[in-house]
Formats: sequence, C-alpha cells, structure tokens
Amino acid sequence: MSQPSQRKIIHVDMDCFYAAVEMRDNPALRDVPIAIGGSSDRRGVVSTCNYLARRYGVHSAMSTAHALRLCPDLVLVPGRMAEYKAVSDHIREIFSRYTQVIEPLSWDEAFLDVTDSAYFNGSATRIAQDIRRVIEAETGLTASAGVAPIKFIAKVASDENKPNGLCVITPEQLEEFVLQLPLKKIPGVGKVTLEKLHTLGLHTCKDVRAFPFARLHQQFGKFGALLWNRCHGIDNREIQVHRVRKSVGVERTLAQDIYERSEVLGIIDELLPKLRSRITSANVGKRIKSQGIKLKFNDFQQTTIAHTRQIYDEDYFGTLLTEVLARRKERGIRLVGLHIGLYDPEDIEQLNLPLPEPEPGSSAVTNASVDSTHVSNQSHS
Ligand code: TTP
Ligand code: MG
Repeated sequence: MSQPSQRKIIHVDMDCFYAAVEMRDNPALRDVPIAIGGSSDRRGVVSTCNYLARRYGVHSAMSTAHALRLCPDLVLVPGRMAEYKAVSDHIREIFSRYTQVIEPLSWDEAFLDVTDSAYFNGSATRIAQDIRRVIEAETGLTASAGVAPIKFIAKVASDENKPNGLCVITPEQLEEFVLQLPLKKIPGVGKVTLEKLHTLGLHTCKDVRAFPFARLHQQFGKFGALLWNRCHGIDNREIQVHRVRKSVGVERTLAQDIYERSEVLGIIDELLPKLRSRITSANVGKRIKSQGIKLKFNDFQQTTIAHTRQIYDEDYFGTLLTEVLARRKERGIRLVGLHIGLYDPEDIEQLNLPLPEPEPGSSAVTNASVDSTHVSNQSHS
C-alpha cells in the first residue's frame, strides 16, 4: 500500500448537475436563472440551480418559495431523475476507463485513485483533464476536478475552480494549502459546528493547529480528533470501492400540512412498502442498528428521533411517532421520513477502539480509524 503522501486521488464533481442536464436539453433555459424543484405552492424544495440563479443567493435545499423571493424570474423545472441517472451511469463508465479504484459518492461525484494508473505517464493532472474532456465530449456537460495526495483535499480542490475547472494540489503544496484552508470548507463541518468553532476563535486549519488538542476533543469528541487530523493534512482513508451503506430511508414532502396522528400514520403506511423494498435491496438481512422517524414542520424546522434497534419492526414507528409528535407543538407537518440505520461491521471495530490521543511530542493524531465514525446528517431519499 502506498504512503498517503504518494497517492494520487482525483475527485470529480459535475457542475450544477441536474440544472446542467436541463440546460443541455432545452436551449431556452441556458441564459435564464433556473432551479430544479417543485413549484412554490406545492411546497417544493430546490434540488439545485444553475450558476446564474446562484448569483441571487439561490441554493440547494432552499424552499422554492424562498428562492422565488430572492429571484422572481427564476424558472422552476421539474426534475427528470431517470435522465440524471442515465448520465450518472455514463460518467461512471467513463471513470472506469482510467482506473478500477473508484468510490462514487453520489450520482454526480466520485473519488478515483490513479496512483497505479499508467495513463499519461502516471500524471494525475493529465488524467483528470482527460476525464473532464471526455465527459464533456460524450455527455455535453462539464465537470470540475480536484487532484491531491489525500481524499478530503481532492474534494476541496474540485470546488476551488468550479464550474468547469481543475485544481491540483501537489504533495509539495499540501502543507501551505491546508494551513490557509477555512474550516468551513472541510467536508463534515456543518453550520452548527462552524459557529461553535468561530466562537472559539477558530477559522482556519492554522488556528486549529495552535489550539490545544485536549480542548478540541473535549468540545467536539471524536469529531474534534478528526478535525485535528484534517487540519494537519492527515486523511488516511482509502478509496472505498464497495461502500457500506449506513442507512436506508424514504421520505415524502406533503402537498398540504397535516396535524393529526392518524394522518401521519396514513403517510407512514404508504411509505412502508418502499422502505421494505429498499431494505431488501440493501441486502442487510434482519439485523439493523437503529430505526428512526423524521418530521419537518411548516416553520421549516425538522426533527429526527432514532432509537437503537436490533430487529426491524414496522409497528415500532408508532412508538417513535408518539415521541416525535410531542415536539410538534402547534405546527403543521410538511414532511414525513422513515429511516433505518444499517449494521456496519466496521462500527464494531471502531467503537471498541480507544479515542486517539496525540502522542507526546507529536502534533497530530495519526489514527485514521476515527474517520468514518463521524456520520453527519445523512439525507434519506
Ligand atoms: P452537488 O454536486 O452538491 O451540486 P451541483 O452538482 O448541482 O452543483 P455544483 O456545481 O456546486 O457541484 O449535487 C449534485 C446533484 O444532487 C444536484 O445537481 C442535485 C442533487 N441534490 C439534491 O437533490 N439536493 C441537495 O440538497 C443537493 C446538495 C444536491
Ligand atoms: Mg456537483
């Protein structure tokens, strides 16, 4: 196995993916701000939008009503999932021409390890350029790419020159790049964590390096150790060719708010067959890790309750519902979601491990096992 510093990782991410497909297929949409999502009176949410719409502040996961307030000329386009999936399959096939070590992260992005690739004399930069060229030639869509010796920097790099850009961070540039990196760019650092970090006076990786590890760990637990590693340019995660699914779920945004328990139970009944089939296709057998329920209210707050469970039990959603409804207060419910945490053999191993402590005299935690135990808000679709 190569040392992390010698690895060549490419992260490829399509530019405004769903929106780009729509602009490709309908020239009338090319020079206007567009968003993919349901119309505002049906309480839709923006899946994504083109770069023109982003200038108005529109972004993914925003309600379409809010997006239309920011950008009244916004054109709402319903999604065509089958088409996006077809493009996704196509770009994955393109990736496979360069390496077999591929970790898809979603329909439009993937990590590739090209350390052992013989193409272009082993130049990851030229491989990344060629992948972008071939994607554009064959799909008519642009992709951005990041090249780096470690995964998280490759991902950060792919975002640096978006859209239609490439950013290469060589092993020699890694240290300098990491030092100046704003913490908000580190994958896994969400809004709440960022605010907490800012309160502590931490804005860049350099700031974290100067902060006592013990305090970071005390404030953020395992995630503090993970952050400490990242801020020292450490990310020993290999490309996971076969990703272990951590959860399956289904959810539905409702056309009208509902208020009664019986109405929520009705929605749950409708969602169960889909959940069942997702559990079956995830092929996890009977053993599960947790069972959870999510509600979003008409003030856009959402809440999730998940309990540790060994065996999947559909009736148990009733118990979870009682608990989660106590948080409803007077609010209407606009979304209902069900999810199942899946058993992951790696968890057992990792949870048994003691928390990493920095070695005396060293400034970094080198135990990579903390990486995948921090699973942040996963979306269930
Ligand atoms: P992203 O790669 O996060 O976004 P993007 O490709 O639209 O834009 P960017 O140029 O910044 O990469 O997500 C890929 C697709 O996944 C996106 O086109 C639509 C879908 N998506 C959602 O449906 N909901 C979301 O909240 C997000 C973030 C993405
Ligand atoms: Mg993208």
